Amino acid sequence: MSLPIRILTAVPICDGHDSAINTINLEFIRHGIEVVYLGFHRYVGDITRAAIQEDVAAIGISSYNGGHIEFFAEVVRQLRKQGANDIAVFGGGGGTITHDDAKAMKRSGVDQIFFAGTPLADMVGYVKKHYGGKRKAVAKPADLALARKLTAIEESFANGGSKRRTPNAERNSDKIRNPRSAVRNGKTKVIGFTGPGGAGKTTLIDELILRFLNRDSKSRIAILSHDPSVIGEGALLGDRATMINSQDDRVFMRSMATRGQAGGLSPATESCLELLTNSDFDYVIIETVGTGQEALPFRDQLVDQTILVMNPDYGARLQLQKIVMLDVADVVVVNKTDLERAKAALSEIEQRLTQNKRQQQIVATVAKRHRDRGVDELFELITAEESPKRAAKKLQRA
Ligand code: B12
Ligand SMILES: Nc1nc2c(ncn2[C@@H]2O[C@H](COP(=O)(O)OP(=O)(O)OP(=O)(O)O)[C@@H](O)[C@H]2O)c(=O)[nH]1
Ligand SMILES: [Mg+2]
Repeated sequence: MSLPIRILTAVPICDGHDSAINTINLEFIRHGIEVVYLGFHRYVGDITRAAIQEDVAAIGISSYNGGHIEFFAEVVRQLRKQGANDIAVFGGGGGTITHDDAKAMKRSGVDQIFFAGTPLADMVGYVKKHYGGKRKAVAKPADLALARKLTAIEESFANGGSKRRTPNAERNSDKIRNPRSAVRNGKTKVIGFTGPGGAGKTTLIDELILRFLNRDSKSRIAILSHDPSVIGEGALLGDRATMINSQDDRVFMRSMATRGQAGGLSPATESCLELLTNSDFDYVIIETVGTGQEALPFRDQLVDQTILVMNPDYGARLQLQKIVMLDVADVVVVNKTDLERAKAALSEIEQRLTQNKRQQQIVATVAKRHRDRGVDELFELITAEESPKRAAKKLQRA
């Protein structure tokens, strides 16, 4: 089976006209297309960076605010400048984009504009006809090449590959080592975030990224973010829409669909992690899908540190006994401590962890608040054990 067609959708500015992009995203997903949704108020640079890292076939832009001739043209120009000439740009804006505008936009390299009244099925048909072809491998620039290698890995799994049989992946990534050995060799620190749906994992990661970026001017961080999907079907990969600080050239983010695998990760995660840990990142962060009570997504020391993000609304004490991740997580974050039940939740979780008799840390955060002291504390816990690569660099400089 081949990979689902993968596109990125975004809205430059949103003045309230968001129903079109939501309708179109859903229609694409229903027809087996994987949609990485970037959300709205996005700059051209954010859109092209995301499209390159996510290795999409096309960018779909919904624009109802005017300025579309210039905006679409700039997206095309930036893609070309970055060597991603084969990523197409298409979109619509209902009655706000005229036929004359569309002609001018096509002259600047825009692939297709859909007008008010176009049946949704026509747009799905267009995407399937034009954006389903094979992508060519590229050597440069680095992020584009890395993105294509990740696609090759996902493709080998879609074709029934397994960890041992990933021909494309192995051919494309010069010397892939087992991620665990890479971790043991101490090149890159891998941190795994898991927890129930909506607990605030992405918001928290985005706040941590801000702290990573402010700490020095060089280190690079990769994020592998998972959202659920059924094998052979479409998916909404929406974590990027929550990210603000992670829209940065020093952050390489890749959204992955689980493609039918239960437990929080994708069949291709381990091999993708292998590649990333060998790709000069100081930290690699993995976010699982929203998980249930039985989930143990990071088996076999796949990561160096596991962070379980909890919502104070987990139910009663009894529910805590059932959450197996509470036995193994290195750090348990009780997020949303601005909510009413937070105090009780903190005390109940603390007691639950005491029973484990392990050195587990508990941190209270409000991830949606900037400069939250709990997030600072979590950042300290993550970086207390220096990334081995940073430590080596420091030694070299000394
Ligand atoms: C619904 C609507 C609203 C709703 C939006 C609800 C929401 N949550 O999105 C509300 C009532 C909020 C609204 C408000 C306004 N609206 Co209004 N609105 C519309 C309307 C009637 C339909 C837009 C829509 O979502 N249609 C459903 C989508 C699916 O269909 P579509 O728009 O026809 O798009 C097609 C293609 O373009 C394509 N497409 C669209 N996006 C994308 C993206 C991709 C990736 C792809 C592949 C295809 C694609 O898909 C559709 C296929 O049929 C249009 C009229 C029109 N014909 O465009 C006016 C319209 C867009 N609105 C307009 C205006 C002026 C406003 C207001 C400023 C009105 C006011 N004075 O307050 C406010 C601004 C918002 C605000 N700040 O409050 C004008 C814009 C004029 C312009 N800029 O040139 C329009 C064109 C109406 C008009 N003729 O005057 N609006
Ligand atoms: N009240 C409150 N809301 C928060 C906090 N942190 C995040 N949220 C909100 O919770 C919602 C879900 O946040 P996400 O970061 O997307 O959660 P997630 O765990 O990544 O969700 P999935 O990836 O879908 O499992 C968003 O609306 C956030 O704004 C917090 O500290 N307090
Ligand atoms: Mg998330």
